[in-house]
Amino acid sequence: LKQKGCVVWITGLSGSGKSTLACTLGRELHSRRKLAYVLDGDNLRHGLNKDLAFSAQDRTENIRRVGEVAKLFADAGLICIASLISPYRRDRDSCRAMLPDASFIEVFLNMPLEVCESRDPKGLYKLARAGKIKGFTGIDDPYEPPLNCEIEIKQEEGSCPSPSAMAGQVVSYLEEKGFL
Ligand code: GGZ
Repeated sequence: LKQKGCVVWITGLSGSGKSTLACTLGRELHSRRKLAYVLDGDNLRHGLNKDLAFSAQDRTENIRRVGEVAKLFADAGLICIASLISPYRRDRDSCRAMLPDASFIEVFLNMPLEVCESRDPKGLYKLARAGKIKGFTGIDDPYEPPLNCEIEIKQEEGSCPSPSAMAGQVVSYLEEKGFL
């Protein structure tokens, strides 16, 4: 019997914790003996999408390709976890439109820019502020927050949720909707 596939699409700024959430969620699902696979924007840019940069057009193509791959995984019955900045609402909505109703689950990792920038794990915000990277999301390139996402993860009383708390929020939703 095939498991019911879906796409968990995690959107948010660089440094908001998308990859951490994706990886924690993937491990949690595996421990529940569910087939899950992570498509991470930054990783895919070394392979499938290595011809793409960060212009609006290239980001759109990046999201489109990952959406198509995610759809294949969901078709095969997997829970596909995609973590990309995916800054444009229209691009995320196109991915949603590729999938059967209710099987595209948009997760907005809503962390303030100041928090993301203070983490700056790769020093990219610093370079962007110095003008050494142009068109960096949140600094001199847009991020359009979702208007109707299925799940929003944000700070509670000024503190960021732990990776397992974030993953727990998604797991509860998947249970509620019958994907687990
Ligand atoms: C945003 C950039 C940029 C620019 C390099 N803007 O935090 P990271 O480093 O590890 O992840 C970011 C990654 C973004 O790739 P995505 O495929 O998720 O982006 S999108 O959905 O917008 O296509 C960041 C790094 O690449 N990076 N330059 N200018 N992020």
